[in-house]
Amino acid sequence: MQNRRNFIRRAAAMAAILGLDPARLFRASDEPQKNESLRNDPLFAGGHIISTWEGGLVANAEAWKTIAGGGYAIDAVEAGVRVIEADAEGGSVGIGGMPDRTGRVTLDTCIMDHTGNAGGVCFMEDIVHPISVARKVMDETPHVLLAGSGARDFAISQGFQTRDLTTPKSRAAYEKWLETQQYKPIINIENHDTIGLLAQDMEGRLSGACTTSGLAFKLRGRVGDSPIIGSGLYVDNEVGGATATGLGEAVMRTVGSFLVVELMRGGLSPQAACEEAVNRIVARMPVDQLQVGYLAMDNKGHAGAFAIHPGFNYARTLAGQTDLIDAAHAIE
Ligand code: SD4
Repeated sequence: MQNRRNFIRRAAAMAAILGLDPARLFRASDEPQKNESLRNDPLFAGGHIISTWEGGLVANAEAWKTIAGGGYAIDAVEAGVRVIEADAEGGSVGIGGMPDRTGRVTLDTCIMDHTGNAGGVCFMEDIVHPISVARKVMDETPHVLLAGSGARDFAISQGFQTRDLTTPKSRAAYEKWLETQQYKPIINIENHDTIGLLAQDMEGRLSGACTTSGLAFKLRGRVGDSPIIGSGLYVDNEVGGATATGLGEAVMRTVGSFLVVELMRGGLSPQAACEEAVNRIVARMPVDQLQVGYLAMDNKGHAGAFAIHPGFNYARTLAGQTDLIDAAHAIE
């Protein structure tokens, strides 16, 4: 540990002498990954996007513009989820996101690229596009996750504007919730609040993004799975990527997205891996009031999705054609 600390200190000092950005020293290579065996695989099509829920349709359409233009998957995933963050009507992350039990909107977000670089923000307020702040954490700092007022201050230092993220609709929902103050973290198609989006570009580079305002009326300070690399999102270009939606606590307890990717590494298809990860939750905790959905793709153009209960769906774009697909589920 000490050796590593000394190494980092020495490397940072060296970077300063050479006039380099020290943040860049601690990251994996920025070179596009050229995976020749993948590109020679007859199944590899390139240009594949999947994202959670029906809102994914518009997110995929935006992400596809980057992919179709020959751009990087990391730019596509950021552009795609920004559409959802900016949608005030969606009741989703960003403007109009559901507040916590004190009436304030707090945001959980992360992003990961084809080289294993990652960035995230959690418990952050007042910024419309947390995904772009997460991208800045990844690109401009040696860190992976910034929280709360520190994340907000960092965003401001990077030129992001602040604004009140509540809307008349979200304030009305909060006022109504105050009448009973019941905390029922049931998540389904009517009240979901997250977008997880995975994309593979034409060069075979995989990236992912996950962004949310988390559970409606959550305890102040609660952070879910969505900004946690390995829980709400994980990408490994050698294997594939996965993202989660639903009750973050169940995902975090099983490190869900990392689990799905590791299961794929072990040979399972994206579908079988999502099923196994859901089954782990079902085996370990009471699930009658608990929804979790996983969505995954491998690096050869296959996708899979599975949820505990009915109602989870996802948007899939392959070679420019988009479909909305109902996920299979464990319990009727
Ligand atoms: C969370 N996983 O904060 C998120 C919520 C979610 O659809 O996915 N909603 O626990």
